[in-house]
Amino acid sequence: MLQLKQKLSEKIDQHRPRTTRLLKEFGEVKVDEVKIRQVIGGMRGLKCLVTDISYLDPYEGIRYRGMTLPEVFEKLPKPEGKQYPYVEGLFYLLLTGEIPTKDQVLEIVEEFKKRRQLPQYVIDVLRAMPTDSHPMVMFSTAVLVMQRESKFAKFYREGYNKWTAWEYMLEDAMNLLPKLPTIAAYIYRMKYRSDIHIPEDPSQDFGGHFAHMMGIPEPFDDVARMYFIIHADHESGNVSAHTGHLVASALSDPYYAISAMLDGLAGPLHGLANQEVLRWIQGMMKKFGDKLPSEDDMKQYVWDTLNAGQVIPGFGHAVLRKTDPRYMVQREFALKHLKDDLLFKYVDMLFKIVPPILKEQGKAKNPWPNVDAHSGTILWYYGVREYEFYTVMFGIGRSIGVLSNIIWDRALGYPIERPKSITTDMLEEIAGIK
Ligand code: CMX
Repeated sequence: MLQLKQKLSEKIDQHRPRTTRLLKEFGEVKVDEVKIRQVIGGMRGLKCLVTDISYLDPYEGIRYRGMTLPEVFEKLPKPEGKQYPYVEGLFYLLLTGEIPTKDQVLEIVEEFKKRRQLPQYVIDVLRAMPTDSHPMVMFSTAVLVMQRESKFAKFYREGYNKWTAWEYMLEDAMNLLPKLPTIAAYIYRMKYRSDIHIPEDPSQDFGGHFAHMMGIPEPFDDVARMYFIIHADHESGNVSAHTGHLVASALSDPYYAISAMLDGLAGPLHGLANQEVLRWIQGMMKKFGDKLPSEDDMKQYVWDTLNAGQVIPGFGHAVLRKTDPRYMVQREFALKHLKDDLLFKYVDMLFKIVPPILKEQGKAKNPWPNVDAHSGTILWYYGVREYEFYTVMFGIGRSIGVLSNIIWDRALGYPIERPKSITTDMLEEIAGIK
């Protein structure tokens, strides 16, 4: 048995009595109250989901299993000579809550290597799709078409046991996760690199494999590790994580759940924002003749965007109320590797100029940049210039968190999700105006 599975099994055994006790003895204790603005307003702020994988503090940003991103980067084992840790180690951490030893990580690295090749039918399906399909459509389709491989679905058909179901979810996750970089790179090279594909290098870990299959040299392997780790999880209520959890709650297997969560991630207010950021900044660069504008000119451009009724992409957040630490991680990388790049200089200037303008406008609750304000810049610098691909990379990262969550969902026996809806008439009655 993998050390990961052994450890996870111990953790699950320790955790189950906590959930059982809360339900049995404290089931009627009130957690929150629901206001009309939350019922109409996308359930914003409502405490009605539980996850132990990550927690998003509005002022501090994301913590994975209690650790800030700098702590995660410092503590997880790294490949020899690399700046960022093994992505496989993050999977171990998110699942078990413990920092793995290098040996524990390398076991997963080796296991993933055995499972990352694509079945031919996945390639055939991708090749049969219209060539102008969005890469997120291709990515989601490739995941969905592999549903026939699901061990969880087979287990359900052949006699389901609620308490061992997580083992089959883990098995599916172990099969699906390592294939995601392979699928993504295949889509990339098929669509944008003359359909010329690169043979696998068996020495590569998760991040290195992605960079290699994309055909981009070092330090893009480290960019991939950093990028996948910072995008992995953002607690449970965001569209992608929540969709994954919701779909899996119907006992749909991880292939269904991941395909569905990718569809939510593809929305312009969520994962597609990184594409929008670059489109917007490059529009600005074109206007200013590929030179850095004066502060006043940039301010005017930002106001023009707002006055046209548009949002400033990459700024604001539904939960965060300060600069996203995922933005800061990327900024640190950029300051080290691409500080003279013009695009980065624009991003740097926007960091200074946009927040006071959003404050002055007074609408956005959070005027600070989020993760998406930066990510396209680094990818562009290393030659990934097809914006529509950026969300695919976000999707690889987010899958690590969603898979960890839905494995735990089954481990703790969470039920099918089914909130109650009411009509506008009923809301008006509750408000006392009818
Ligand atoms: N530019 C201009 N206006 C903004 C804004 C921005 N960046 N962010 C929020 N606002 C506006 C909202 O559109 C809203 O206006 P209306 O009242 O006219 O509808 C008002 O401020 C209040 O919104 P909010 O409560 O601060 O933000 P929400 O929780 O509703 O939305 C988000 C959050 C991220 C969708 C929003 O800030 C936004 O659209 N940002 C730009 C897109 C973006 O960067 N998305 C990526 C988010 C990260 C991720 O999930 O991947």
